[in-house]
Amino acid sequence: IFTDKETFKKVFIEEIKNTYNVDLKDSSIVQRYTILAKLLETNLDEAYRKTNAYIKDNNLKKTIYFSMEFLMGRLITNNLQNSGYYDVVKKAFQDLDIDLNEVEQSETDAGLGNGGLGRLAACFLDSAASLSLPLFGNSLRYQHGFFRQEIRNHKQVEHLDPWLDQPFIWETRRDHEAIDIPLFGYVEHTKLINPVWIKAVPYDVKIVGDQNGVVTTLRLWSTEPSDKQMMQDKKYIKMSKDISEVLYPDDSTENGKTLRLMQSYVFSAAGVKAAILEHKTLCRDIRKFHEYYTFQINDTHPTLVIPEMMRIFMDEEYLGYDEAWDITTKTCAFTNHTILSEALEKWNIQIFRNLLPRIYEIVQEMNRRFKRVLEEDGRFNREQMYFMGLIGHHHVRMAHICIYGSFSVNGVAQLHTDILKNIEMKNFYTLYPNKFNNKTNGITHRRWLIHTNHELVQILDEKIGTTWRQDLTQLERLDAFRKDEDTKKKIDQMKLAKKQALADYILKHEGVSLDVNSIFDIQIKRLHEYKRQLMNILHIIYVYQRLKTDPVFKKNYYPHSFIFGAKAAPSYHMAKAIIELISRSSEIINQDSDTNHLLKVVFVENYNVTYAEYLMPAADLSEQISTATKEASGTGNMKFMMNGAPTIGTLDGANVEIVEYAGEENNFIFGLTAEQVSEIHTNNGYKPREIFNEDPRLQNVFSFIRSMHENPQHFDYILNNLLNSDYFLVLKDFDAYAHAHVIANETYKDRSKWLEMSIANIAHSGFFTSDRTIEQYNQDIWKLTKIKF
Ligand code: DL6
Repeated sequence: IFTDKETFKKVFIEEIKNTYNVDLKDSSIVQRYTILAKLLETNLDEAYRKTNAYIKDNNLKKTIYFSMEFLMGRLITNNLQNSGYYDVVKKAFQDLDIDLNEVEQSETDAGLGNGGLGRLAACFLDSAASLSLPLFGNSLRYQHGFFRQEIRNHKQVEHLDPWLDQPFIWETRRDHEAIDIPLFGYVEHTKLINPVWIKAVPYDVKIVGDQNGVVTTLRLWSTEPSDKQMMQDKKYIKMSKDISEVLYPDDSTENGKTLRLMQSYVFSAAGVKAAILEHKTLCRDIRKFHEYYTFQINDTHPTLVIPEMMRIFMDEEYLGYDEAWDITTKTCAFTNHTILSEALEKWNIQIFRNLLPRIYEIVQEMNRRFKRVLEEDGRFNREQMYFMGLIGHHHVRMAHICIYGSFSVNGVAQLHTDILKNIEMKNFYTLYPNKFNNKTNGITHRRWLIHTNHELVQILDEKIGTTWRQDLTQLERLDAFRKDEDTKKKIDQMKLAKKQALADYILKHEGVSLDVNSIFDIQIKRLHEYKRQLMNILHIIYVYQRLKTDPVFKKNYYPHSFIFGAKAAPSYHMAKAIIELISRSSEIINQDSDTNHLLKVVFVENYNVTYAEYLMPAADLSEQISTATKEASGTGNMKFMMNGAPTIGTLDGANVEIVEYAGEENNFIFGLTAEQVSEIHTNNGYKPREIFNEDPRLQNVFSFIRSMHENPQHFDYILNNLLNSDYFLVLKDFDAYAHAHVIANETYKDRSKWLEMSIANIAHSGFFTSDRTIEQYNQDIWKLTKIKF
């Protein structure tokens, strides 16, 4: 439709007129956004067609990335930049007196994910397309993504995410590729009798590679009543729509659990079926399926891909079990994202068998054969074999199915993989040492540096040339400029500009004004006890009290703005209580005119990808303070690093590698190591109350918290937990954390030194691009051939 500025202007004006019957000058921002997005989307059609034709004509193998979450955020900027049309549109809009930035901002975030796992999947799509790899996403098209958070009276209130209130321009519904999925029913001689049929309809979202002409697909399945279903009563119609209604529906009831399992099955089964249909349409031998597809199972939510493949191969393609198993295990690869036992999915047998009777039979058979493997191996005792089972304790254990049914099992940072191998999945590692491998996470530098930090891009271009965009390891060349005054000055100016942009955004959205000359100390991530936002706020309260009572401390204290952003799972009471604690204390602290020129705290409402795009480049200090061993990797840590913020953090997850690259001297590392944490947890002798009794700082902080609310016991849920259990070792690490802050405070005063640290972090962040991660997945696991036009 357009390639240059003048044609774009012409079609844009025409389309506004034809669609809305208004002249450009009278059109609204949303109308302008809609037309821009539609024009761009259509402009991508040819590249999309060419990509698919190339893959087909050259018989290329594909990876299907099965993930319950894809946290895409806005696509407009990404698509404009990657397609190479950003400048054309920007200049055209300048001529037409339209602010492109304002238009971009009217797109709603596609929030089909809740945190790191979903955002990682989105980064992977961008990297794979940009590296010309035929990788395709597969997930559900939730009518409502992750909830919209409101902080009302200091408490989190959840609202349905309204992302589809605005038409989602980037998707195309493909009715003719809909797939009917059977649920419930009963089995007679492997046949499912009397199932309930659900129709899964694919919506394809274009994923634009970085100026390489490649456009791949994220396929999102939406569920509807099926024409195959005879009885179309109200209950059935509701159920069929409910499946893709909301991301992570409440699973506190049996119905809720069944709904979640339905979601897992539907998107897995639809993705598997679509691939097998494609394979057969192309007249390929079903026995060679694994030569054309790898299914990457992102965490355990898509586990059912494995028994579903077995079902189709055996029941529909009439292969024997062994042959079906051989193909399945050569196709599937599994990524583990957590060692938190409560996050390792398991499903009650009753629920599982009732919803998926044939799949359950297959899992039982898999389990029987797996037990035989263990017995024949001879290295495991009865108890070990029981705990390794695919079924046990009345539950189906999804992670075990994944490990057994995949040819590759990877962790997401070196430390995490080592813990999987040596502790959490030790017996599986003993059994299958060659399956286990590490793929340290990464982030797409196109979104998290090029799109969000134009100021830094300019500095990099000026100092090290422009080729770093294609090979981020070249950022290392910036290291030579660590002591260069001009570079330092420019990095300083960049930070100030990004802090100003964030401060403006926060003022507009939260009504809190921040001093841009203060240290912006930021912790943004899901709210979880292991991430220890609680330790952060306890320390802030301690600082506040000290500012009020210790003039020397006050004199030495560099002004700080502590910024939090976090959503708590709706049923996670402790996490919600911590949000309330942060919010209430920030109100008291911000109102205190004695100290508020030195200390401010802000909890930003509804933290999401768009908010992150303001927060990441503006940080002076990145808070990565999880209890060592608990954060599998983290990816926010990488975004901060790439934008020049040193980390104050523990040696956990990918922090370990960040420090290896950027140098411990350029970060503020503190606290218990993974070994120490494991020892404390094994010995079971930790007594947090003893630490509390000996530390007046903690006693004062607790008294303050008790005085914050008219009911002194209001926060006892948190405080008693700290005193009596403190599983995540907040009190144990408090002193080390406070000390690390003292050092950071002192270091910041030497601005020149701080800027050198900042440059070191940027210069060594190249390893953390998801381009590197994806190349590694491809070399070791997928072995895809690149698309070359
Ligand atoms: O691998 C992406 C991301 C990691 O960076 C985080 O450390 C990890 O917590 C997260 N895992 C999950 C899975 N469930 N839990 N908990 O979100 O994955």
